[in-house]
Amino acid sequence: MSEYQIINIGLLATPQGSSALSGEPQGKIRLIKNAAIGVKNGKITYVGEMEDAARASNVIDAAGRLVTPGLVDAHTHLVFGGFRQHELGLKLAGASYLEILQSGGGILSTVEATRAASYDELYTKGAAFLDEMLNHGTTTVEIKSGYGLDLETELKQLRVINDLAKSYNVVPTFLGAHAVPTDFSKSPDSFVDLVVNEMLPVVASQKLAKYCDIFCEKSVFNIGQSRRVLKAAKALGLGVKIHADEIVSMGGAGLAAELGAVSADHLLESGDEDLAAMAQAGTIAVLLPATSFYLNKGYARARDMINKNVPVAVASDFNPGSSPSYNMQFVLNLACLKLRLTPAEALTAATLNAAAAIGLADTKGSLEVGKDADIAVWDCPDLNFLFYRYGNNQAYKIFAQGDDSQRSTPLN
Ligand code: IZC
Ligand code: ZN
Repeated sequence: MSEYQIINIGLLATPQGSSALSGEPQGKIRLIKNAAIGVKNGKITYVGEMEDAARASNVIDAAGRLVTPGLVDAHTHLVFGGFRQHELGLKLAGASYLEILQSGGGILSTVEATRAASYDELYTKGAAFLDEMLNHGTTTVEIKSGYGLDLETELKQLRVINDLAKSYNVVPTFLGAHAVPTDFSKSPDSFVDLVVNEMLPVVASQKLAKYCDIFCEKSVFNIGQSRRVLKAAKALGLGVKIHADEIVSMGGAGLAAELGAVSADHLLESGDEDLAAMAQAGTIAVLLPATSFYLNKGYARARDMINKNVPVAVASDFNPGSSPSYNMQFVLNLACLKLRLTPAEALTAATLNAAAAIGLADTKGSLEVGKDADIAVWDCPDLNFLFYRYGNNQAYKIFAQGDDSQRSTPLN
């Protein structure tokens, strides 16, 4: 069906605009009762009250349900070999995330499994995750490499991500500097040399990534190494992002502002000055509360960020180590309950601001005429309901660029 109308929408809720919202405007969303949306050729042609809509021959009846933009997951590591369920016992016995990594496990065990996996295995597994994510209301996903840590495997992972982007709304990010591989453990700077001199030029010339990211963290990559990698990426025309101040305050948020990064992600330990610099630079805070949940950590200071005019987005951080869930509905529960965002602020965080954090706010992240028809119909009578229930899948019908037929497992 290339042209249709979704009618009898009980409540339509959407942020508006084509750039990230911060401060009070982050919580100012458009609410329309008894609404309709028109769709033609994958684009939105009408958003408004149903009684004002033109008559259509193809209609889909939302029967009073809640409709929002499709959710945007702006930070995942979803192409990986294996899983890491064996770490659960270590975690329960008291080992921390960084201790597991330092003992040669963690990211490094996923690197081993990803090097051993074939292109086809990685593609099939990634596509299955993306189908399940669609079924849970997520219509756009950023995916990072970073489980190769050698040129050949980073390229294999990036090819999988770029091929997934042919069938799903996917944005590829190069995260070659995700950890120091075992064979470089005595000379981490020479691994940074490899990323800068050998990996980045190939990734940029083959146009395999839109962004470059780095894990700036104690005993992973320091601020100097992070500045070097991200500056080299910028010089090659890539946008930049950073895993900043997750476990130890390193100044990563300040570096993001200094370099004009599109986003700084995690930010549990970021200081006030660095947050002010982010607000000044327009760098988006991508907060990952499902990771705080799984690692039993505190939560980022989202209310301070909103008060300081830092645009706040949320994402799943889906990966086999620190966030083994891709469920953005759960992320929204945590965004309200733990980050203390209002439902309206949280909706903006998971739609328009998340789209801006991956450079797509002009086409995605809100329900407005001319934007892509990425639409989530929820089995919810109002907005609070979506954030209040948890653990069950509340998605009723999900459209990605107007199409509700891509997924292999049908909804409801
Ligand atoms: O596999 O542990 N934090 N990178 C930084 C991750 C989590 C992914 C992983
Ligand atoms: Zn991450």
